[in-house]
Amino acid sequence: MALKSTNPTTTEAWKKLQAHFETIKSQHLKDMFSSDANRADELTLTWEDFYVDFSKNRVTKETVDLLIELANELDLKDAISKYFDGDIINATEGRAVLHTALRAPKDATVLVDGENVIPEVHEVKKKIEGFTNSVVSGEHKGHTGKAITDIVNIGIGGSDLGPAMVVDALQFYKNHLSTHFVSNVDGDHYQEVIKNLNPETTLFVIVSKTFTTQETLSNANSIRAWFLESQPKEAVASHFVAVSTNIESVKNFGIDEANIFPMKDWVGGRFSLWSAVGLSISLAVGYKHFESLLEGAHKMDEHFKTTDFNDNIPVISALLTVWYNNFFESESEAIIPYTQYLNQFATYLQQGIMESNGKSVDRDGKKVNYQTGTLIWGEPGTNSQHAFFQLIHQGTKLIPTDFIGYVESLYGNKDHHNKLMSNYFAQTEALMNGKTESEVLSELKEQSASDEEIKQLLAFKVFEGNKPTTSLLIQKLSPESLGKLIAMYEHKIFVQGIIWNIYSYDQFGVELGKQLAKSILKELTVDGIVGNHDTSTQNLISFFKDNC
Ligand code: G6Q
Repeated sequence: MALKSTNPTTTEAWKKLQAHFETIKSQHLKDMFSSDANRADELTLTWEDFYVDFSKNRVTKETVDLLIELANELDLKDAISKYFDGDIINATEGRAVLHTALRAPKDATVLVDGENVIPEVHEVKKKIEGFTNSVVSGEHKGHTGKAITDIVNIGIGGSDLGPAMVVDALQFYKNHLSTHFVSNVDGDHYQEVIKNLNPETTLFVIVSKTFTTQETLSNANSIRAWFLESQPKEAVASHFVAVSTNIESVKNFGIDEANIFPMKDWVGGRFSLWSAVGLSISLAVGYKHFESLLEGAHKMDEHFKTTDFNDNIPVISALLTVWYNNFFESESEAIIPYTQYLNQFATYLQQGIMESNGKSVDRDGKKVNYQTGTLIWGEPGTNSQHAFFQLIHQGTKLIPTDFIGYVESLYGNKDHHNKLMSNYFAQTEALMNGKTESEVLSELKEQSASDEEIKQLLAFKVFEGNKPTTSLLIQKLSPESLGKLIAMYEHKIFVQGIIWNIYSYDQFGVELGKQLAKSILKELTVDGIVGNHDTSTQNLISFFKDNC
C-alpha cells in the first residue's frame, strides 16, 4: 500500500505549533532550566547503552507533545508499518525499502511480492561469512599461492561511503588486512591507492548495485588492466570479486559467478552497508564484528518500531529537526562526534540525509510550500572547536548540533578521555548559557582591563547562548553500538520524509549528474563533436581542450 499524502502545513497540529512557536522563540534555554527543575530528566531518553539528552533544545514538554501530535496526524505509525512490511514506499522507483530486512533474524518474515526475503538474506550472509573467514585465515590464496594482505573496495556513493566510514570507525577492531577505498573517477585517486600494492596479495572488491556506474567501471577496468600487466588472465578469479544486482554485467566483466555477492533492488545504495555491500567491512573487521554491527542496527529497528513516540529516539530526534527547520527556519545541522573514529560520520550522513530528503516535490507531485531537507555538516571534536565552532557560538545562524560522545575510550587513556569529554560537556553548556554583558564586564574587571579597553571589547565578548544541542552519550564505540547509531539516523531520515510528505528513497538529482557528464565526455574525446552549450560552458570546454 502506498504512503498517504498530506501537506503537513494543513494539519491542526502545525497550526498549533505555529502559535506555540510565538511563545517559545524568545525564551532562553537558561530560563527554561531555571524555571523547571525536572527539565533535564523529562527530556532525556535512556535505552540500552544510549543516553540521549534533548533538554538543551529550545522546546518544552508542550512542544514535544505538539510535535508528536503532528506525527500522529500524519499517521507516522501507519507509515512505519509500511516501511518494515515491504510496501512499495519508494513509489517513484516502484520499490520497497528494506534495509531493515538485512539485519532481521533468521526466523523473521518479510514479504516482497508474496515471497519471504529473509532466507535469501541469510544465504548471502553465509556466503559473506565463509568468504571472510577464508580470506582472513589465509586459506583463500592469491594466484601465486600467497595469502591476501590488502583489500581494495572499488565503488562510489552508497557503494563506498558506508563501508569506508564503518571500516574507519571500527579500526580498533580491525584484523591484519589493510583496507583501501577507490571511489573517484579522478585517475590520480586509483593510482595513489595501487602504487604501493602487490597484485599477488591484493583482493579487489568491485561494488556497484547497478554495475553501470561510470566511475566504478572505469576504476575497475583500469585496475584490472594494471593487474594484468603482471598477472595472467586466470589470476582474475582469485583477486576480483563483485557485489551487485546485475549478475550478467559482472560476468561479462570477467568475474566468476561464484565470486559474485548478490544484492536486491529493495536495498537503496545509501542504506546498503548492511548488505553484501558491507563485504569490505566484514573482511576488515571479521564476520563476527560485521554481524554485531547488524545486530545493533536490528535492536534500533525494534526500538523504533515498537516504542511510543514519546520515548522513541529516532522519532524525537527527527521531530526536533522539523521544529528547527520549519519553525525557527534554521537551515543546517551539525554533527560533532567526540571521537576521531567517527571522522567520516558527517560525510556519510550528508549523503544519507541530503540525498534522501533534498526534495521539493511532495508525494502528490506538487511543489512544496515549506522547507524540507537540511544541510548536514560536521567534523570531530575537539578539532572542530579550533575551526568552525566560532560561527556556531557567535554567528548569525541558528545551528542545532548533535554532540556524540562515549563514556569509555577504547585504549583506556583516562587522562585524554577526560580532557576530550570535558570539552564536549563544556561546549554544550556554553552554547546554551552563552555569556552575558555583565559576566563579560566582571571578567574584564577581574583581568584589570581599563575603562577604555572595556568599552572597546565588551560587545565582542558577549555570547548570546540559546544555541540548541542534543547530547548523545554512548557507553563505548563497538560494532554493535555503531550499528545502533547508524540505524538511529536512518530512521530519523524516514520520519522526516514522512512529515515533509516527500519520497525519501529516490535520487533523480544523482542520476542527472550521471547522464550529463556522458554527453560532454564525447565532446572531450571525439574530435569534431561540439555540443550546444551556453557560452560560459563552451568557453570552459574549449579552454580545457586547447590546453590539455
Ligand atoms: C545512493 C545513490 C548513489 C549510488 C551510487 C553508486 O543511494 O543511489 O550514491 O550508491 O551512484 O551506484 P552503484 O552502486 O549502482 O554503482
